Amino acid sequence: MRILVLGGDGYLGWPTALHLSQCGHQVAVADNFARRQYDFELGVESLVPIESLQTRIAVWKDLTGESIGVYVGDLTDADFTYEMLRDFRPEAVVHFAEQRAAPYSMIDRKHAVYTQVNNVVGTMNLLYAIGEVDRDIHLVKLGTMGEYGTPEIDIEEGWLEIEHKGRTDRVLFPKRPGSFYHLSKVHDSHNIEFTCRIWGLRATDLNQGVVYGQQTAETVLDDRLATRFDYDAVFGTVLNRFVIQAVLGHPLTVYGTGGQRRGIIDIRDTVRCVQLACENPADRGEFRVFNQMTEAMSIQELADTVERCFPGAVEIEHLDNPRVELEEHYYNVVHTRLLDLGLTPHLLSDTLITSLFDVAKRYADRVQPEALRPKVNWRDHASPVQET
Ligand code: UPG
Repeated sequence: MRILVLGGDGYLGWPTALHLSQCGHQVAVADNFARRQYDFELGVESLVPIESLQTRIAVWKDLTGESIGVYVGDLTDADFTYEMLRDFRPEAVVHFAEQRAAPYSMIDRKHAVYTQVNNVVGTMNLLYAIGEVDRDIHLVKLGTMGEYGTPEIDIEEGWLEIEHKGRTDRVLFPKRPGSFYHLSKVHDSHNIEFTCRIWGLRATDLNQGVVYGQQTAETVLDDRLATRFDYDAVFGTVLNRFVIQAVLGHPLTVYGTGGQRRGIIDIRDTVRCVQLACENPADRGEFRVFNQMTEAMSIQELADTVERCFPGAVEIEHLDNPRVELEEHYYNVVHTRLLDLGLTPHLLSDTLITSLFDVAKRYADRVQPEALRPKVNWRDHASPVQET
């Protein structure tokens, strides 16, 4: 298949592009390098050094003989988006090209507005481009489990059968997200569902859990193929942060009681899920939702797992929660559709965590310890992290 990976220079977009290429697909990536720019803005860097996109692609070509095409541009530029689709003529578009950190979106008004404009307008331009260039293109969109929040009922895969006053209907599952970032993905989901219903587009919304890990079968082939490993309090995801904190002898920063439960997924399963979604497209007019997570754990359980696996002393610190979120709640998620398509999950294992310790130890001297402490507070309108 011809597959275009938007956001193909990022934490997950890059390993996904490699995996799809390895599977024999013709792949091109698009990126505006916004993720590298956030590093400059926040004064932090990926723990693992990453090469330029051009070098990564050249190394992949040397190792495998496979070419990956490149489009440099921004989805909020509609002309760029249309021209890219006309030029590459993809059968599937995988869309990672969004600002993806909840704390970044909660820094202040400017960052909240940027996040929503970037994400919602970029996706709108993409929908229009698909609508005009080729309505058969299958959109595989990265959503988030954070769209649902933590409702008192089981979380279904995107849709809910309801009975109301004796009548029944099938509606989009009610959303109650916890940040302006997560909200941006709710808005995207509505816009995408609308275009499936009105124009007959085909789309899969992958509501992904919190990703952990840094290596895939393809990225380990050469150091220069590595993907980023974020540990800072803005972009680092929780388990990856706990691993680095353990290695540095820094306390694991559990927010609040740690009773909050989240869906989680290994990076190796992320790339496989996207492959499965592309190879098994949604029907024309179908808005399909998969809950892309393999298990649910509380934050305290994640911290306890890291503590148990680490060969040394680990302290767990309960910070006042900088976010506004329930810390004790019901959480039961249906996530069977990717398993039905053939996913064999890598559940969180001691082996995986031990291998992450090795990555963290190798690059520990690159860590800026002050970047580990959370500075963005959900209750403030303007957090002290940014004065611009
Ligand atoms: N948390 C802590 N301590 C930390 C960091 C986080 O307790 O040091 C908690 C946090 O309060 C939250 C949970 O861990 O309850 C998850 O936080 P995090 O790992 O930052 O994930 P999200 O903010 O949910 O965002 C990540 C990705 C996002 C994706 C989402 C999927 O950044 O792009 O949509 O996971 O759920």
